[in-house]
Amino acid sequence: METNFLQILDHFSLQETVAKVEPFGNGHINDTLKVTNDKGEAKYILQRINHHVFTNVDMLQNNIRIVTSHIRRKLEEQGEQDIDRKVLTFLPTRKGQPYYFDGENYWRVCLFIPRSKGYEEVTPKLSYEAGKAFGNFQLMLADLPDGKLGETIPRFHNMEFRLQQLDDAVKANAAGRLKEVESLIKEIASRADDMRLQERLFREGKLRKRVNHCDTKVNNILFDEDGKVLCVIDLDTVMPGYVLSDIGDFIRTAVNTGAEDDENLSNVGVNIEIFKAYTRGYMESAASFLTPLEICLLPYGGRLMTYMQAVRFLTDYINGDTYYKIHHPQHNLQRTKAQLQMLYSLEAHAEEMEAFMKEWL
Ligand code: ADP
Ligand code: GN1
Ligand code: MG
Repeated sequence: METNFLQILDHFSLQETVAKVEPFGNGHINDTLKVTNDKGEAKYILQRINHHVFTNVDMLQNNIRIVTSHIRRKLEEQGEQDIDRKVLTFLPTRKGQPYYFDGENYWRVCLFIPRSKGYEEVTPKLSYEAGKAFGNFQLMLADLPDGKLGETIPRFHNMEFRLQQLDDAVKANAAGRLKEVESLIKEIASRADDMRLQERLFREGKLRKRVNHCDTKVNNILFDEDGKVLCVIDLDTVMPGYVLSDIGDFIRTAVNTGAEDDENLSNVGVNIEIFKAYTRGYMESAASFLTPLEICLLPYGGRLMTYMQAVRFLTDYINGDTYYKIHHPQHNLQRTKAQLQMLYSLEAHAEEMEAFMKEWL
């Protein structure tokens, strides 16, 4: 049945007359829609929350409320102008609820940030700005008391857990696809011990948890007309975890010369200038709270998050595509191969990246 977006929007107290609702962005999990008023101005973002992925919608929206109000307070203290373009503002329903449940789906609305621009690819200059912004995002949330934010997806970036899920998928072979992915599974298995490092260090008391964004793809930042960062968005996965998530996912996405799912593997590789620019920006914000061990591990974070994404895409492929939205039947397989290709390229650049970190050690 076709969704009646106007009826859904009617449950929120909106100031504008809605003229158009259209799909926006290219997320793999939620459905995102742009809402335009009768003057043709984008005014709101409407999202259907994927509640099969985010099973505790109350926790999810509570986290987002804590994060956005904390950041808003910090921006006010810093005397920041234009705050409404620098932090997301979610609108309650007419009944004062943070989301609307229509009996089947969960919906939320936030203000569309005017004159903002998102990118799928960045220049070194934009990469530097993004690094500063994601580092600053972590810095602003660093003083949230432990236990304040829930894990909206339990063990989301836990590599041991992700490898366990792959193992379970292999055992079940639900979609009968195991034969065609044997060589990929071997590639993954040969690196598994190395990639469980953060969990080991945590158990040894050498690594602590911090509040991370956990989805630092370049398209989760909005820039203004002059290439300055306005706002970090897509806050569903902000939760406590290991710090490498937030440098890692940016390296995985923005440092890649190809696409996350590139069909042509020769497009995939490392753009070292993007890495350097991001790291410089990130360290400007994050050097004050990172430990020397964490700083040393930042390039490893890129390899880890790329590996983790390969594991997650492959698991979904073996399970028969139950998690990520796909655009064709081989999509998760194609994504897995592109992520592994990126991993090989990151491995080839590891020494150069590690040498670059010396400046901060
Ligand atoms: P997802 O990636 O889960 O689909 P996002 O929250 O990242 O959802 O939104 C998708 C895209 O929509 C973003 O990459 C961004 O370009 C745009 N977008 C999201 N929220 C806003 C906003 N408040 N103002 C302007 N653009 C937005
Ligand atoms: C998903 O919603 P989106 O597309 O930003 C996923 C991320 C993955 C990403 C891969 C909740 O993010 O963890 O890194 O796809 N989000 C969730 O592109 O699983
Ligand atoms: Mg997004």
